Amino acid sequence: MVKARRQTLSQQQHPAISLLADSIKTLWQSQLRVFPYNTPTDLGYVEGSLEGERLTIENTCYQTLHFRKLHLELAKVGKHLDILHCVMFPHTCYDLPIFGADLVASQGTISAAIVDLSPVSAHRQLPSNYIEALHKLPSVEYSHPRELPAWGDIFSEFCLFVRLEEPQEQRAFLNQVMQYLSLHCQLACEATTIDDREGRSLILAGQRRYCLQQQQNDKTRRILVRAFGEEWAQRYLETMLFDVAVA
Ligand code: BLA
Repeated sequence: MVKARRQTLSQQQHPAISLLADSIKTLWQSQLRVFPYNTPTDLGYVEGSLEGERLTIENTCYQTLHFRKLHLELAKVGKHLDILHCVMFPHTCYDLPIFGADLVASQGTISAAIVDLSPVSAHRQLPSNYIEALHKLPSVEYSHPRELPAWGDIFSEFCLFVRLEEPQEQRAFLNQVMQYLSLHCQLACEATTIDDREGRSLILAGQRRYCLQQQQNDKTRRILVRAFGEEWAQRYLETMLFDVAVA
C-alpha cells in the first residue's frame, strides 16, 4: 500500500499565498545570510479547532546580522480561509522600518492584502533612502482599495491595503510585495548602527508601539481565541506574532 506523503501547508493554500511564501523564502536565502532562530518548541507547528474546523499554523523563522527575527507564518482555517503573515523585526540598534505583509484569502478571493515598510524612528518617518527608493517604484492602481482600521496609524504613506479579485491584480500585488522586500533587504544590509543609548531607546519604543498596535487587530485575535482560547491567543500574539524586543 502506498502511503500519502504529508503535504506542507503551503501546497494546500490559495495559489497566490503559496507563491508569495516561496518567493519570500527564496529572496531571504539569496539576499540575506540567515541563521536559525529559536522558535518556542510548542509554537512552530500548531493545530487547533475552530467551530469544528481545523486551524493549522506553520511558522518559519530566521535571524540575521540586521534582523532580530524574520517570521513567515502560514495558517489554514478549514477549507475556506488561508492566511500568510510575514514580519521582519530589525535589531533595535538600526533605524530600519518593520516590513510587514498579510494576505487573507477566503473562498478564492483575497479579501485583505497588505504590505508596508513601517517607520519606527522618533519622528515616525522612514529613513530618507527608503523614501527615495519607494518613490521610484512604479505605482499601481487597484480596483478595490481598503481603508485602514484606527490601530493602523503605525503604517507609512507607502502602505498598500486592498482586496484582490482579478488574477492580474493579484500578480501586480505580489510583484509589489517582492519589490518592497528586495529593496528592504538591500538597504538593511547597508545600514549602520546607532551607537547612542537614547537613539536606540527611541527605536525600541517605536518597535514596541508597532507591536502593541498590531495586537489590537481583533480579526486576528478572534480567530486565535476561537481555536485555542483567550490565554493561548494572548501568549501567541505576544511571543510569536508581535513580540516586543528586549533592550
Ligand atoms: C485583517 N487578519 C485580517 C483578517 C483576518 C486576519 C481574518 C480580516 C480579513 C478581512 O478583513 O478581509 C487574520 N492575520 C490573521 C491571522 C493571522 C494573521 C489569524 O496574520 C495570524 C495567525 N496583520 C498582520 C500584519 C499586518 C496585518 C503583519 O499580521 C500588516 C502589516 C494587517 N490584517 C491587517 C489589517 C487587516 C487585517 C490592516 C484589516 C483589519 C480591519 O479591517 O479591521
